[in-house]
Amino acid sequence: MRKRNWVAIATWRMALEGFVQHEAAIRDGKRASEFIPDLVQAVEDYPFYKSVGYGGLPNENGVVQLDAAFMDGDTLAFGAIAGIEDFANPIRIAKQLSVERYNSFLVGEGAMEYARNAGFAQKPMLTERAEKLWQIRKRDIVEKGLAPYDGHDTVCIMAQDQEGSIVAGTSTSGLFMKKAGRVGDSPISGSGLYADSEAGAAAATGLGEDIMKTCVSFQTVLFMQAGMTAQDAVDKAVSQATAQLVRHRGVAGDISVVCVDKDGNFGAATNTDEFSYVVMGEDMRPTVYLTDKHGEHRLADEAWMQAYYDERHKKIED
Ligand code: SD4
Repeated sequence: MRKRNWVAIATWRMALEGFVQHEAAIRDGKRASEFIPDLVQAVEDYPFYKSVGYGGLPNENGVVQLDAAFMDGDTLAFGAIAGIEDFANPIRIAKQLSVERYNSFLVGEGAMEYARNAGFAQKPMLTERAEKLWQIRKRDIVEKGLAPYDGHDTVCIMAQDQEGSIVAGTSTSGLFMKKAGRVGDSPISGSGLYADSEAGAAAATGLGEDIMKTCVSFQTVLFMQAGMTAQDAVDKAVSQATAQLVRHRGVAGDISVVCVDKDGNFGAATNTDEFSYVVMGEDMRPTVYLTDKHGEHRLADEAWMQAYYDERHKKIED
């Protein structure tokens, strides 16, 4: 069978290390259903990324609760977990659940029981650094009246592989200082992600409560299914969702979306001032781009890359 061009795209600069690490295997023809969990796991394992996996920021009780989902666009298989604690790689659990005919989305205790029985690796996910940030934020909420919620860094990764299969995955610790048990958009089909190999895939990062109100990932895929290219579809879906929220509620939270279409094009859009994304493909080494709410796209230059690195690794002063 003729191999086709392939493409992979992810939300945020933080996906870069995994792209670089797994690039050779992907070029070699590894299937997307196999390499999407690899790429997401690389972010989950990296301790300096504060909103995914190990080192993720905790909820208001100081507990790291994780959400993740996996969708295979060939079969529409969808698996997700929400509110799990102390499992190293939520994306792997979501992937395994996606093959279940029933019970493919589990939360809290039940999800953890499933993961324990299935032998998934357990690991204390709260790092010293994340705990320090939590203590500082708790203090600032009281002393400076700071809002508890911020952070906008869910990892969403999708690809069309050399056989034409389109697969997507998400993983997040959700909003910093969220209520115990709060679930965001990331594990919700059509909100945090959606994939259909006949049309394309899309996934979102931002304020989950608003993403769930607009099902922006599904809308992006519907636009691609109707014949729009990836970039046109995502531009329209993000601006439509933002306008809908403003019309109904007067305000729209942060929404950033990446997508691929069935012809191997990629797209990214945001309603924020800056959103970074990583792309690689048949003709492109892993590359970081930036976009903004005006729809400009540019390469992240070295100064930007350095500032990003420094910010993530800086010493935490309390
Ligand atoms: C959530 N969408 O739980 C996630 C948070 C997020 O980047 O994207 N952070 O609402």
